[in-house]
Amino acid sequence: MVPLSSFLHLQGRRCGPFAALGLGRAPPRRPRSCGAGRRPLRVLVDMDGVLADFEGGFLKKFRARYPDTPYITLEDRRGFWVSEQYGRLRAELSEKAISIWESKNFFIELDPLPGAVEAVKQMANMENTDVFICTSPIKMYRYCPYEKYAWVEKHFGQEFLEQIVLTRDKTVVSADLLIDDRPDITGAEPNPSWEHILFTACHNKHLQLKPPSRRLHSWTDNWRAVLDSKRAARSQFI
Ligand code: UMP
Ligand code: MG
Repeated sequence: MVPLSSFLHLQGRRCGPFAALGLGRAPPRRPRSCGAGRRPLRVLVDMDGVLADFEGGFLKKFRARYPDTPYITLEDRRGFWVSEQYGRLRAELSEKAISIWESKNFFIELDPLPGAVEAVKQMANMENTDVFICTSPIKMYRYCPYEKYAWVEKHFGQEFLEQIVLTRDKTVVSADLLIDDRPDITGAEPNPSWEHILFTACHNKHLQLKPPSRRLHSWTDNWRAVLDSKRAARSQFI
């Protein structure tokens, strides 16, 4: 028989960035305020192209593996799909591009984008704020999902593993904000709960956004103002 006291540690766990801790885990590092009965602001932060330098890591490894093959500079990148742009350059380059991110150690060896780790750690420590890393794995699953977890542990620490959402459909995840470099985020849910903040990347920087869509240009841009504006907008609906 399990004593009731075994479950008492679960009380008061409904807010803060470490709210998703499972049974048997240490409690959150510090108590979090949820405000006047309202849940914390929930922010989804994408990984590839927002936290991890997918494009830079890809180009470096593509050029190393295929030194005599044409490539696309980061300046000339257009469109989310690297494989499509390489395929337009030469048909066989699409498969060569895919072979790079399907290789062992591709995802774990990606460098963090400038300021990303520090910004997200600060965001996760803000009052009334839950941060999740929301990332789509490739379908060739031998290395990618494992390495994404390992990357988060390496750069954010073990406790942040609780904050990972691996999904190929971000529309079904509920949140206030999604910071993501992919311009077209669609899926099963036609009206996602989050506002998409387009994170500027080499492949999307030329796109003109239609208002009220907004961008975060980099991690030196004012991400706090984006969160503050969302908090203010939410408070109007109390
Ligand atoms: N990806 C492809 N093909 C491409 C470019 C990227 O499959 O041409 C994959 C790599 C990442 C995923 O796993 O897409 C991007 O995930 P998000 O950043 O959208 O979560
Ligand atoms: Mg991305």
